[in-house]
Amino acid sequence: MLKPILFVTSLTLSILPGLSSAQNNFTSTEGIQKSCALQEKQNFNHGTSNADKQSQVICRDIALLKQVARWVDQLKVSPNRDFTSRDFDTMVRKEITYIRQQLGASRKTLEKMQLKPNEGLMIEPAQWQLDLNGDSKISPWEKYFFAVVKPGERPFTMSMPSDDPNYYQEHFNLQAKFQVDQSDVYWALAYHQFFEGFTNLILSFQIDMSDRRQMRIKMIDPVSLQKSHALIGAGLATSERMRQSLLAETDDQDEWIPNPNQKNHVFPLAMDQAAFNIWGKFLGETIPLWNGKTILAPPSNAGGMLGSTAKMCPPNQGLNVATLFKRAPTYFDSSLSVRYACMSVDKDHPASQLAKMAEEALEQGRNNPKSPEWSFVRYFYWVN
Ligand SMILES: [Ca+2]
Ligand SMILES: [Ca+2]
Repeated sequence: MLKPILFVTSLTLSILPGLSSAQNNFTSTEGIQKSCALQEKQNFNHGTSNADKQSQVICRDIALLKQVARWVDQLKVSPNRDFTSRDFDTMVRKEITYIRQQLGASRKTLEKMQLKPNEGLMIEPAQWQLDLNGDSKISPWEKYFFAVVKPGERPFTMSMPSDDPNYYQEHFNLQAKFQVDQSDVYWALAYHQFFEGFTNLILSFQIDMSDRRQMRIKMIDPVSLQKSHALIGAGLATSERMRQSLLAETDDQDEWIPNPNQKNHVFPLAMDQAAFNIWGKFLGETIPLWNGKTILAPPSNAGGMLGSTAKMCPPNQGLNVATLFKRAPTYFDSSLSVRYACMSVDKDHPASQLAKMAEEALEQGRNNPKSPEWSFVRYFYWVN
């Protein structure tokens, strides 16, 4: 009796991986189209394996991206130029609420995901060629939307994605492929937590024009505001978990973000030990500040952004970021509106070193554009 059961089980097991690779194929354009069509049909709930779960997240995120691309296109057709009108507010709020909900669903799946070795999907981003804006054409910007830039290329521009195919041939690694591992899951999770946090932040406020003398910002949803604080805080914690998970990796094959010892990666930036150290130092200062354990109290003679932050609080006091979110009043109409979150620096709430760190990094960057501190600004964009 046992033998046939074992036989059937092993047969099933030998067929199953084949089956799931046909369903969860992210290394070809046809593969991703089929995999995501299947997920979409089942409301991104198809299957229970870790491969299926990764597929659910990727396909849900892509469907969201498509929805946003269509929404933006629609906006271009019938632009509503009165940004302060109630109609505009309702329209934007509806869209951001949808984005928040979809990001939240992917975030919850990622939170529970713990990949064992080789459970990660193989990914070839340049093969993800999809009609994102729904005009039944795959334009060059859509064809290369997911392609990874070559190492050393400028990772950030404020312009719209280019529509020139030569640009992509020249600047992108169109052969890039990698296998997802747990560190990469943390990477994706941190992004989802940050973006969902930002959507909550935006939805907490509304532009208020009821006082004709001045435009005010009105806080309309304290629950959403606290949720944004919690999610961004969770994103910072995930970022630290990712950093440690990356450093603990001992293999070196088909990597996405590399640790200082890994060479076989397709990440646009090399991550040496100095970059990991600065990343750790930055998080080590940011996390307690975010959680209200340290206080943002820049010297009152500081210039620029730091200086104006300093002037928001009375002398010898600083901002408690956690209080800023937890006790927000209804109206914000001047920089003094944040005074409710000011507190004295004391033994239990020392001044954060983050402002000093940022200032030093900027200073070093000015003197030496190749310094690791300066590069960190670039890392921050890619690594979060
Ligand atoms: Ca298109
Ligand atoms: Ca890795």
